[in-house]
Amino acid sequence: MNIYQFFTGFLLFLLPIISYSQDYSYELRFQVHEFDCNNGVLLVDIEVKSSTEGNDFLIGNQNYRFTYNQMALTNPSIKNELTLSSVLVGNGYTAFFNPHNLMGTMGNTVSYNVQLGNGTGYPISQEWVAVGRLQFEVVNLDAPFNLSWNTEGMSPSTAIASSSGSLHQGELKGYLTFEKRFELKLFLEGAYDVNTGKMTTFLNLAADDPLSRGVLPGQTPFASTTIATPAGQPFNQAPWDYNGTEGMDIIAYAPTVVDWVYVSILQGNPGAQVVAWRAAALLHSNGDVEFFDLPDFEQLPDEFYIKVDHRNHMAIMTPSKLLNTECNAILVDFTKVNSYTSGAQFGQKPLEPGVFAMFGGDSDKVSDFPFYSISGSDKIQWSIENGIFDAYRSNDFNLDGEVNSLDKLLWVENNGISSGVSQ
Ligand SMILES: [Ca+2]
Ligand SMILES: [Ca+2]
Repeated sequence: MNIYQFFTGFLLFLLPIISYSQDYSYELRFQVHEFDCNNGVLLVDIEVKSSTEGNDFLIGNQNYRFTYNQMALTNPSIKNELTLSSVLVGNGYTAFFNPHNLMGTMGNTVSYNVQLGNGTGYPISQEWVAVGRLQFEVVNLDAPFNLSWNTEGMSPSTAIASSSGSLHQGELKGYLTFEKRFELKLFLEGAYDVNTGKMTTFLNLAADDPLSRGVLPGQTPFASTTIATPAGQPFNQAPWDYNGTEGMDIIAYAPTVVDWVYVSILQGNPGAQVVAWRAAALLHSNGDVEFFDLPDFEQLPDEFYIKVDHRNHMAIMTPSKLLNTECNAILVDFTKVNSYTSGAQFGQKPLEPGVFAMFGGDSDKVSDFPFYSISGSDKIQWSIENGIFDAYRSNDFNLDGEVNSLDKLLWVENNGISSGVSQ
């Protein structure tokens, strides 16, 4: 043996020894990837795994046959190929899969085909592997969609790897379910930072930021001499008199929380509205509003406005009514377009091109009847609290934990503004 042969033999010895049992059985399942209710599109993933512990196998050709209820779904197509696509090379295996196709699909039976063009196949363990993603059009929410694997008869689902193996059935039956969504986005002028496009979080507590005060309700303040703000949402006073328990058991705020907002769903036309639902919620620095609970959409009116209040910014409302659709989703971005206006009255303030925020400087709401406004009565309130620092105060218009001339500057800018939104 020359030196070359010696090293070749040595290197071969070091190669990992990988073996895949070919005496396999497998399981299949459907996973709902996304249900876009508004556009009537359902995306479903097909997944496969080995069903026996320690019994990995190399998967080759696959034919996933399943049926679906044409009363609920229609027009299946391949949206994406997932893990089992293209060329896959790893330790001890190579797999060249041809493009997936639905050849042989007829009526309510889908035939999803994955063909191994070359190579050993792809190792399937007890971890689920996503084969591909199918798209359906949703034609009827009231019908069960009943995706069900063919496991018997002339054309069962097959996954080829070796000569033996049993088929395990997987099925998913039922109605399309989808999570409720209530997504609001808004900015407060006083906290908005044009350099970051986000709001500051000085009222919150950050261990590495000495400017953070820790005066949000229920927090332990940054400075030991500061008196903590009592826990609980801050809208338990006039004009809201809201007695919700949000925040009573808050232990720690997320570091992105800016302040609290008060959100109402209003039924009826402006000037004659009744509250259909209301809640206190957390406002994050990127404008997202975090709710503790979502409304029961079945209890909401067919159409409604969304109104948002803040302790010292002028309340806003959606420019028009929203429809309560069967999709159970309310999605409102107040930062992109102006909010409700009426005549010469204002909605929001454009802070930079394409960015709107609630007007700051409205600390006295009680005397703003019926319409919210920024006026001399707000300045009187500011004068009373001017000089108070390390505190959660209504006249801290820029939300930095201190009532001073910076807050008055904001009021001066907005003095005389009145809202189209009433109490
Ligand atoms: Ca006011
Ligand atoms: Ca301030």
